[in-house]
Amino acid sequence: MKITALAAHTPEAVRAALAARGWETQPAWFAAVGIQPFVALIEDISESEREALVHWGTKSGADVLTGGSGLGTGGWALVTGSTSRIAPLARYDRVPPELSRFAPELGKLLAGRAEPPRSWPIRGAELSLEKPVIIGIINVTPDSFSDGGHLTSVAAAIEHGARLTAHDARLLDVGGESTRPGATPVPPDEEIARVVPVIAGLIKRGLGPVSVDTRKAAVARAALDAGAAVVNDVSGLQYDPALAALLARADAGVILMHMRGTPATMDDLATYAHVAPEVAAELAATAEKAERAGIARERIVIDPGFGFAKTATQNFRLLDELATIVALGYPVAVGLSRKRFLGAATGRPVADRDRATAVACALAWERGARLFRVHDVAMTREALALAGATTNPP
Ligand code: PMM
Repeated sequence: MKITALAAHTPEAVRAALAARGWETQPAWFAAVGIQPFVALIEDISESEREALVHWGTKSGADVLTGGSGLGTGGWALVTGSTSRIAPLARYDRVPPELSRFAPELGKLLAGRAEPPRSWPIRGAELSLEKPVIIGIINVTPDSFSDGGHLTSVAAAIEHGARLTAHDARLLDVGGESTRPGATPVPPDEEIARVVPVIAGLIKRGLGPVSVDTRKAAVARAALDAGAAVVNDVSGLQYDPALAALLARADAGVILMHMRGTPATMDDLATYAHVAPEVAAELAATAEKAERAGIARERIVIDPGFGFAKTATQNFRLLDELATIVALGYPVAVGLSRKRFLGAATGRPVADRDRATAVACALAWERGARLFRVHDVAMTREALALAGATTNPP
């Protein structure tokens, strides 16, 4: 007799074990996905729903932990088991009526896991997400987090864009307003004067596609007029009420990042009992708001906003539990590059955090992130090539 504990973090191990024993490709894959663990935290539920869940769990072979108080107002339940055991809970016709309220939400989570988005339509292009998308940063600000002040002329910014493209950046993100903690806002006219010549110049050189990193509708409009294909809003539609309607009319890609408050106030708002589900809930509300405003779902990318209203510990928890954000079903972008919390682990100053950035990006890829906003594209590209090859050998 021989007993082996197979790797459980990926369906690949079970698929390979079954394939090696003669199973056909499709049934082996479905069986492997079906026995992947699924953990659902269900909050704000009634006493009778909790009881019905416990009863259902006993009959269905799912583990159910419940309690009556916590973050929300009502009770909660943690339902865990293999995906195929939990799946009936997402079907009205397979559960008692007291549990049917959970079906739509659970169905969305299960569908998002079974069919993650494979591409991202932006203006004039469709970016495949089968391979990591590296977003190269072009900050034309005197004071950004980490590279502020380097690119002091339009020509230097465009040259920088050419270098990032040569290193395989698939999108160039041009920003004209620093969002570092405590930064003060830049008037729209000044921000436009910083970013538009760079965006226009990049496009004239055939570089891009180009994204504009802005919270303001006026700047987004000027950037789109200059040829930008994506709007990256670090405020997640909180800052400028006019932005959502503008984006609904444009055919651009949209990155919606999580933060609380503004760069001036965010550090005081880093209060979470459990950071990943709270960021996930706030991002889900942001994405819903975007869709209600008319932005097409498939154009939306979400970003948990590392360093924005999060402590170093919270950033690390969020990175480890990134799958909670990925489970929302939108492509996930991460901005880890040179951030302060990386320095908290490595002891390195901001100018020496590109290795830490590359490693953090590889960890994020493994947890399901697909887009990576970085300063040093070449180093991150190498780390991601390796991470990608591990899950998808060349
Ligand atoms: N971080 C910064 C600026 N823009 N955009 C997205 N989508 N995600 C981020 O994490 C993010 C961002 C701040 O970093 P920088 O000043 O070094 O560019």
